[in-house]
Parts: sequence; structure tokens; C-alpha cells
Amino acid sequence: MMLIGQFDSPFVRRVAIALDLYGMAFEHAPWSGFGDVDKIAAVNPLRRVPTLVMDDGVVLTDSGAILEILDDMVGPERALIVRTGPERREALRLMAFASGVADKGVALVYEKAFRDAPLDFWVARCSDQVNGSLALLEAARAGRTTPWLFGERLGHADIVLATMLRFIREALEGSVPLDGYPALNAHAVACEALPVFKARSQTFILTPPKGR
Ligand SMILES: N[C@@H](CCC(=O)N[C@@H](CS)C(=O)NCC(=O)O)C(=O)O
Repeated sequence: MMLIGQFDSPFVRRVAIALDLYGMAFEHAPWSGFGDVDKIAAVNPLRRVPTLVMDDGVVLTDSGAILEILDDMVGPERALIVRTGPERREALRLMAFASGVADKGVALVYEKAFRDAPLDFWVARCSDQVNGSLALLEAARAGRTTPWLFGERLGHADIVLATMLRFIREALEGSVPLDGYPALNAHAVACEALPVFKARSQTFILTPPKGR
């Protein structure tokens, strides 16, 4: 398998961490979504990361879809999310809000980096979406007394919460204040202390696209 994308992407990082936790070896191609777009386009017409090239040559994209496929490969006993029931619904709900925050963070980064003058209404809308969803996630995390969201075992929801937070903190450079989310911050500290998070990490950098 080859995982394409840099670990400053919250989406690439969550896939890399899951691959490690599943004990699935992979080659890492730390290509930039913009600086290396030609190389990415040669395998993925959507030109997005994460891109996962499977051993049979099939190309996967989208972190959520990739994790579903990896979960199937390892089976329900080892999957980092339960297969059915209320816990699955809650995990998917929180994962969707966390990855949605990351999506909106990406939109804010691009808006500020690629436009001469960012659109105020769009920046305000994305910021409201980020802040509102962070408040929802803070309440959800604060309501848990277990080490991880769903008990003693780290899962996909825990991982994306942490990869999203680090991305928001670094990529938005304080324009989204995170001081008001103590439970999320404590969660991020606990995750980032784990060897698997340390092994798959990279400080955020944005490589401008050619011609920009
Ligand atoms: N929903 C996707 C989002 C992936 C995403 O936004 N990737 C960014 C990098 S963090 C990207 O490839 N951006 C370039 C583009 O969308 O053209 C996922 O979960 O994988």
C-alpha cells in the first residue's frame, strides 16, 4: 500500500494512524496537494489527499471511505469503531462533526491563501461553522468520564478529534481561539503523547500552487 499526502493534513494523518494501529505496513509518499499535484493527478483524478494506492493497484480517496475499507479488512473485532448500534451512531456523528470542522478549516486556509482579498461573508460563515461545531464536540467530550470517547480503547472518533484540533491550531494560527475548549484540549494532549501520533505528525505548511 502507498499512502499519499502529508501528515499536516488531518485526513491523511487519521488514515496513517489507523493503518499503524491495524499493523498494516505502507509506503508513505509525502506529496503536497498543491506542490506535487501533477504526481497526485497521475493516480487520483480528484487530486486530493489522502490517496491510498492498494496492493492490487486500486486507488482509494476520502479518509472516511478509506477507514471503512480498512475496518472491513481487519474485521469487526479489531476495527476502531463498533459495527452496529447506538455507539456506532454516536461515533459516526462525532466523526462527521470533527471532520466537518477540518473541512471548514481547510476552506478558511484556502480562502486566506489563494484570494487577494478573502470574502468576508465566507470567512465569517466558515468561522461560525467551526466554532459552533467545536462547542458541540467540547460538550460531547466533557460528558465522557472514560479515558477515550467510548471507553478504554482509542477509536476513529478519538483520532479525528485530535488530528482536526492540531490542524485548526496550526493552520489557522490562532484566528480560531481554542482556549474555551478544555475537554478537547486535554483530549488532544493525551492523543499527541501517544507514540503513534508522534510517529505520524508534521507541522503545518502550505506549499503554494504553481502560478500562484
Ligand atoms: N473529505 C476528504 C477531505 C480531504 C481534503 O480536504 N484534503 C485536502 C488536504 S487537507 C486536499 O486534498 N485539498 C486539495 C483539494 O481539495 O483540491 C477526506 O476526508 O479525505
